[in-house]
Amino acid sequence: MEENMKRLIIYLIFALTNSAALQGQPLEVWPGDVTNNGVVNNIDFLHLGLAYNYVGPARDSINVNWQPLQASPWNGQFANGVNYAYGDCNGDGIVNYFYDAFPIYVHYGKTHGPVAPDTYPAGLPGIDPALEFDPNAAPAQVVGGQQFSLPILLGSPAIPMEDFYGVAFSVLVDPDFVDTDQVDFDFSAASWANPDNDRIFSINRVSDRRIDVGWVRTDHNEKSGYGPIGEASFIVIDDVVSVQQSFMIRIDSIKVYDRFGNEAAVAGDTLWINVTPDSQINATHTIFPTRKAPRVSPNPASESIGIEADDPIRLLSLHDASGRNLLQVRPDDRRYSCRLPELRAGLYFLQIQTDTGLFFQKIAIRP
Ligand SMILES: [Ca+2]
Ligand SMILES: [Ca+2]
Repeated sequence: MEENMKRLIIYLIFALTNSAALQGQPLEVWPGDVTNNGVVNNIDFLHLGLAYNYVGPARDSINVNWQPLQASPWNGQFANGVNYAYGDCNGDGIVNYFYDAFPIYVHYGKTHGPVAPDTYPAGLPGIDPALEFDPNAAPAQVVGGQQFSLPILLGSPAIPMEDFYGVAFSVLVDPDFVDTDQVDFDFSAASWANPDNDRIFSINRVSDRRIDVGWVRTDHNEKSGYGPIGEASFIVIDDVVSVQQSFMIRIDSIKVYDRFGNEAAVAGDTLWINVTPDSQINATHTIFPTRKAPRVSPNPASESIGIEADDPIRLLSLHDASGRNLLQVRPDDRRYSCRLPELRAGLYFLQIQTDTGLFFQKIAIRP
């Protein structure tokens, strides 16, 4: 017993001196690269949920320029060994949605140094849970201009999803048939994964064929179950002219975490949609209302802007390209307009938080 106690004390001294030594070494944080693997993407967003509301030393300057910024290590690290300090993208000493998702959005796709590409465990259909579009909701035929919505299912009654905390995935479309700018996602409905409106999400249109999605809880509680976690809506390009009779929509590059950041293998999905060449058929079915991103006008703007959203705007802020906050208001209304402060011409970013989620809009200011 005494021997054990001695060992414990020696271990504690060792652990304390060791962590003190570690804390002496500053880290170099590139704002947005939460995983510190050299690239900014939806996996970084997923990690915000893993470290949500965690606190640590703030950086000397609150700055989100794309450069290495010195940070003191925080007390703790992600499952992959990366210190939580990397999760504090804006450097204010806390990990949250409003300020730390912004650098990920602004620097999305940027790289620094040698990149260690993110890996995606290959899920096996029929063995691992699947992330898929509800095949029963897919229209049998579509025509040009038709809108259709597909519930996004995670897990099934036969293979439910256990210990789910967050997911990152890509949706791939065929640009001859679907315009990625018109693909929309709705994660506002309550679900088995989100019974309590406790999740954050990000949507990045990476190219004309790929959209990256990140969805993660924030309360450090995981959920088990199966069924829809959200919905995606698509519009078939109006003047679709092709000899091809069908096009695919695919979910891949899937990463699923439990609340500690341990990965689970999840199978992806490819759905084929048939195109009816006869444009006489009226598209009247499978049209669901979708929540749209808030509308900002005019854009480009010079003296004033107006914003209109589907839900009350809870928080609105304007940032320059380096992330500096130039304006912050709480309109608590679906509509808001204001005069802009004196700004140099260039590109700026609006963050608009509604009950549906957090939206980013680029806004050009002209002289
Ligand atoms: Ca990264
Ligand atoms: Ca922060």
